[in-house]
Amino acid sequence: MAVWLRSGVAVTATCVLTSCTGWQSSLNAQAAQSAEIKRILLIFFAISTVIWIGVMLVLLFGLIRRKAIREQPLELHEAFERHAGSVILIAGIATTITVLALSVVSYGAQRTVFANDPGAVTVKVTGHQWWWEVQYQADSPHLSFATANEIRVPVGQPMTIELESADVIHSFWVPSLTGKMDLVTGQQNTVQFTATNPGIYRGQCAEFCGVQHAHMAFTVTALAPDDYRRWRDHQNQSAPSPSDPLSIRGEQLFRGRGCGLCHTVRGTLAGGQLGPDLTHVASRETIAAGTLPRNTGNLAAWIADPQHIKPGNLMPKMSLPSDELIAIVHYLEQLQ
Ligand code: HEC
Ligand SMILES: [Cu+2]
Repeated sequence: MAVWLRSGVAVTATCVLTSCTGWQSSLNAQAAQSAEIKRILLIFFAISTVIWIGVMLVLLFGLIRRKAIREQPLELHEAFERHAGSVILIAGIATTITVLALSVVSYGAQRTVFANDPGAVTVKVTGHQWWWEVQYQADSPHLSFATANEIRVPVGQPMTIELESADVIHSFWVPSLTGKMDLVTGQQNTVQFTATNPGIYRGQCAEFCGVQHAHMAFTVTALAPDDYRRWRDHQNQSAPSPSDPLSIRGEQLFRGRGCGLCHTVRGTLAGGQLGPDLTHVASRETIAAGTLPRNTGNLAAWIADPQHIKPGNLMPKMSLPSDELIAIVHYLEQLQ
């Protein structure tokens, strides 16, 4: 196959296939905010397409009707100049009107996208190289808890996400729910969205933040209000105490090997803040910011050598003997 044909097929296939992945797509709008963004995206796309086709037709017309080169190219034809002048004037006015109209559409959308609904539930998301700290804050402290890389929200409830960074600039982006917003150290930005349908929506850091930027994903799961409340009450509890000998040893090793200096397990002495809260790590779908599905094998592989899976990430390789690794993984798997 000729090279151009092959690359043509590859590009077309990419365009067609990427539109299949609906859980991270502005075209699969699942909130009032993303629906508004999708609306203006389509308006801009339609108008730009019409203008592009118009320009191409005029260009084609000019090429077909090209006159022979004049003998005196510098000589002015008054009638022609006047005609050309008015065409340019009309095109200029039309361009100004189009740009103004699109600006109005764009500003109009901000009322929905940046709406500040008072009844919103607040979640604080802090960007870290290269994972997302998620803190649910409530008026009563017994309803405040932390998790990582997975946000759950009740359907139909306006959510306010307060964004801050612990290090460099990151960007919070869940295309199916809302637009991008930066996370900046010492400055609090917010986004708001109201999920309209239950489902899992994928988000991704959208601002280059270092070597593992591409492995800084997260999910927003929209749940029916009852399911959400059940999840929240469960997350709110401290970790269950280890019951069998292997997980008791795992818990001791978790602290003895220094894991607790970076990780919190609520209800135990482990209270580190540098890494994700692991109180309910076994209830998460993925580990390492969406990099691996959470299962026994991946947990063991991660703890054995996190630098192999996510080179440069801030959890060091600790070279544990395999019996200790097994005990720690067994303990973590009890943290439902
Ligand atoms: C120097 C701090 C540090 C130490 C010590 C440390 N970790 Fe981590 N850990 C991290 C950081 C940072 C991450 C997040 C990495 C990422 O996703 O980029 C992490 C991620 C994890 C995760 C994945 C959690 C998730 O939800 O994604 C697990 C499980 C974990 N660590 C277990 C352990 C265990 C077990 C030990 C002890 C053997 C340990 N860690 C020691 C900093 C540390
Ligand atoms: Cu990033």
